[in-house]
Amino acid sequence: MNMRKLAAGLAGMMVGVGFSAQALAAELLGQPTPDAIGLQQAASPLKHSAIFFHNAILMPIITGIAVFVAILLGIIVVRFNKKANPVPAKFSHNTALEVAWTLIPVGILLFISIFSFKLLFAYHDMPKPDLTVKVVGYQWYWGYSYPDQKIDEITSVMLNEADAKKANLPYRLAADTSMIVPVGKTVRVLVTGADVIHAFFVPAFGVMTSAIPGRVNDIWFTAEKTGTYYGQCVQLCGTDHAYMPIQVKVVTQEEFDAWVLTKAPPAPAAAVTPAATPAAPAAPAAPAAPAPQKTAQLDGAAKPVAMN
Ligand SMILES: [Cu+2]
Repeated sequence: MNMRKLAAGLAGMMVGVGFSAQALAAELLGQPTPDAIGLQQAASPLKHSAIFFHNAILMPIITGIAVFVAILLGIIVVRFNKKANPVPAKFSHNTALEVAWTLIPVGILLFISIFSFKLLFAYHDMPKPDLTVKVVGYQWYWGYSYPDQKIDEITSVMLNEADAKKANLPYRLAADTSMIVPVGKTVRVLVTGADVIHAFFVPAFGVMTSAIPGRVNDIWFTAEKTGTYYGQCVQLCGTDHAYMPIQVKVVTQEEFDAWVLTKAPPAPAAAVTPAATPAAPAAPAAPAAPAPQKTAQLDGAAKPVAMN
């Protein structure tokens, strides 16, 4: 019975390997492909490395070990059953064999660790970032802000089924607003949570980290192609956990700059913004204080407003 299970599992794995290789050609970029089995197509150097590690290092080793063990089991079942081998041997140790079955697995693990650590260090060693995006997980949506560009938090909520269908976008992946980043630039993502633990995961970039209240985690990616990339919260965070997708739009640097101008327009005239001043009796004093701060903040960005 065990043999049958093992054989079925093995056959399933072989079919899986075959399918994922076959599906590669037609795989969608930035979102899951229906009926596909392999990892999502890569759109960042880290993800390419992760796919190499999985497909070229781990899978052949796993497949080889599974086939080897299956063959050994087969030999034992056929040659050493009660009928074929009525008088079993009485010995219980074989030093050479025991040394071999200790050293060979150690060698395999060491071999894996070389590539594993290389990948781990690649994730850890962030190049000098060109852009920082702060991501906050909420029950149940995401907030994206750009501290260097002085863009306040943009909330991103999932599109409902009707709107997604109308726009021909994938339901439960599409959101009303995107995290926008320029192509080919190193993006540092600072991730935190506002209420419970969420997790920021964009498979095409090969990045995932937890969004923990009171703690800031950072990850990085460099998008290789413009387009829309989808991810999801991957930490059970409550009833609408499945309804807080991540939508990343990768655009050209020019498009990004234009977008930044629309989000953080240098408007020196609009200095008297209704700042959050809760019912203060000294009305004239309140707007006077934040006004110089506001203009000072926007001094550096004295460019014309580009709306698109
Ligand atoms: Cu969540």
